[in-house]
Amino acid sequence: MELDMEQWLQQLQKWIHEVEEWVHQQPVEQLYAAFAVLLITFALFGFFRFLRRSKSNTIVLAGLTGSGKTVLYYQLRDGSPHQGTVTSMEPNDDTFVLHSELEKKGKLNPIHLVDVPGHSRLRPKLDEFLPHAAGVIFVVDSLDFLPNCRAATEYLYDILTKAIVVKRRIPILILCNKADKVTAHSKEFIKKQLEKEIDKLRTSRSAISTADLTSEFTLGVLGETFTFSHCRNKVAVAEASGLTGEISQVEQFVRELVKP
Ligand SMILES: Nc1nc2c(ncn2[C@@H]2O[C@H](COP(=O)(O)OP(=O)(O)OP(=O)(O)O)[C@@H](O)[C@H]2O)c(=O)[nH]1
Ligand SMILES: [Mg+2]
Repeated sequence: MELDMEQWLQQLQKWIHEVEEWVHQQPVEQLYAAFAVLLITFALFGFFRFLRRSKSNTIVLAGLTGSGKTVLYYQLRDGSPHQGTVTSMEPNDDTFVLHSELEKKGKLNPIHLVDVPGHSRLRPKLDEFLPHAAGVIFVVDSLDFLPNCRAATEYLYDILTKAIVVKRRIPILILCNKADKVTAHSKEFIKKQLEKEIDKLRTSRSAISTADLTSEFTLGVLGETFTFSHCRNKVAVAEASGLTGEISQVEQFVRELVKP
């Protein structure tokens, strides 16, 4: 046994010696180069770790006034819709761990949730938050959908064609809210109507001279009927009820973008 060990040590010393000799034979430049490559590799590793950690945790709620953004905001934060239901005049903005996750053990990554009021004068606030948004939840009222379809589409179209949204490929969730009511439209129906309406809007907007165009990017594939699958960023559709707290699909979307 001891002999084995001694033999093994001798062998090791021999190898070390061989390596030393080999290193001495190499030109100095080559050694420097190897060292530099090693250093750069470590630096890159560090950089990527830093990038992963500094990933955004901002989720933005947008949508027409009355669609239920503020109720959803409270439901996600406090697990209650907070009965007061007045039109928001200021964005709600807070960083917290989802209410449904409070019982979970361990330290969870908090999310930064922003509720941008739907009133047209307050919508420009959206541009403040989009540059660091990890995702956008576009809330649609599925009860009162048809009369507001055009207005909702215009708002959604504006978001989908913003340069920052397209370039950063910000994922969008179209959330069909108020699903607790039996008269609410299904998400499939709403998705189809929105696609149809965007298709119409696209044609009418591209007919306007380019100087008047407010949108920064064009949507979809030329000559084909528009579907959300044509968008460069991921567009998903889900159902929820902020009022009754059926918000699991929203939470899933949030947690896919802001890892716990
Ligand atoms: N039935 C039902 N009603 C809801 C639901 N969510 C919101 N509401 C009602 O819709 C109305 C508007 O809700 P808010 O959350 O204030 O709407 P908002 O999107 O924040 O509106 P703005 O602040 O004006 O942009 C309120 O009367 C809510 O009670 C829901 O899931 N189901
Ligand atoms: Mg509100």
